[in-house]
Amino acid sequence: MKIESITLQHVSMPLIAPFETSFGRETDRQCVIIKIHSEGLAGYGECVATRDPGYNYETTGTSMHILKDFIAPSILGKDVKDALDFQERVAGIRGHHLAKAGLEMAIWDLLGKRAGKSLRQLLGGVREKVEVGVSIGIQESTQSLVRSAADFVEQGYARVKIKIKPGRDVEDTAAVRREFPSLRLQVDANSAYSMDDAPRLKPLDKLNLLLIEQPLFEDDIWDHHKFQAQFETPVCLDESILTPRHARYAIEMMACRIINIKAGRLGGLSQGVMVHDLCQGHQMPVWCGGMLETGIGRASNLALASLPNFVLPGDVSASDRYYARDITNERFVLNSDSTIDVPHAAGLGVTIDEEALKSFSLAQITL
Ligand code: OSB
Ligand code: MG
Repeated sequence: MKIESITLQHVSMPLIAPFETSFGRETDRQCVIIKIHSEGLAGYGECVATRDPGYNYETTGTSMHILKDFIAPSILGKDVKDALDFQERVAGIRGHHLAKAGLEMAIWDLLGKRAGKSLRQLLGGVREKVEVGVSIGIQESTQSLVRSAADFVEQGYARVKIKIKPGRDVEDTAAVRREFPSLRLQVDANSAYSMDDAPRLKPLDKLNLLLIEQPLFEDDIWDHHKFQAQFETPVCLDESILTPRHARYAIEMMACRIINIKAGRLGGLSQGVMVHDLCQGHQMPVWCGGMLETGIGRASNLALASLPNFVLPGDVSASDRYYARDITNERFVLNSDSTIDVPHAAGLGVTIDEEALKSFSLAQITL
């Protein structure tokens, strides 16, 4: 598959409601949309880097740079056979997983379109719809958080995740638990704590949570082992797992009991599948994380989440939870059983609303 051209588009899309985490607040979501051409077909990918380096060190700015100056030159005009061939070609570029994963997604889209197969089929997915939940950002007050959770439960979400940070943790979580005694509930700290905070977080253990996500430092595995040893609730790692090797360390160190898989953070869908397979072999459940994706990344997440060891609901909500206007013509809707259908058309299975894409564009480069 000869890569004839690559277009990078830096976009900014207004969110329906601001999204606040322990590391910041977004009202518009930025990302980089990647389009590649080969033999009369176009493939699309989404690089989930954000405007600010709050989730990890990558930003839309660094990913535009790495894609343009390093990733594109390693594949332009070359015959890229598949995702693993792509990974070999970019292996000399250290880190920058979000940038690599965006380009790899576009390769998968092209591979699927060429073969007439959906991404789900290419990856070995086994479900036609996947269980999903909603990730609720930090709200102005505990009362508004409870109201927001009630609203999503009303809409049909059977699993709710709430973001926590120091000062907004046990009380917020307990309030949601009081209102919904049997809701599948989990929390995500995005690295806001250290081991010194563990005793203060201990009451979370009494709230019947599915998991506590990434309480400690984004580059830590060992302290998470110590944290897990003090808690009955499963710890789930997100930020700390950047490679299949990190997943093996976490399993061997008993640093967590669950892993959140994001293809972006791991450097590509191919790497996400590897972590999935490794965890499956160790009876460690996984679920699909989200980065407020557009319809492009959402289609990719749904295909990935259809693999057999994705046994917990993903952070892959319906399009109307994020955007009034999306850049795909397809919009994803929540079924009454808290699932979303996995696309079945070739490749990612979505088409682009070119008008919308243009209207959100901040900058564009074609190579
Ligand atoms: O930690 O899971 C996270 C969004 C941006 C950055 C990090 C995270 C998130 C989410 C949103 O939780 C999940 C979604 O896409 O709905
Ligand atoms: Mg997370």
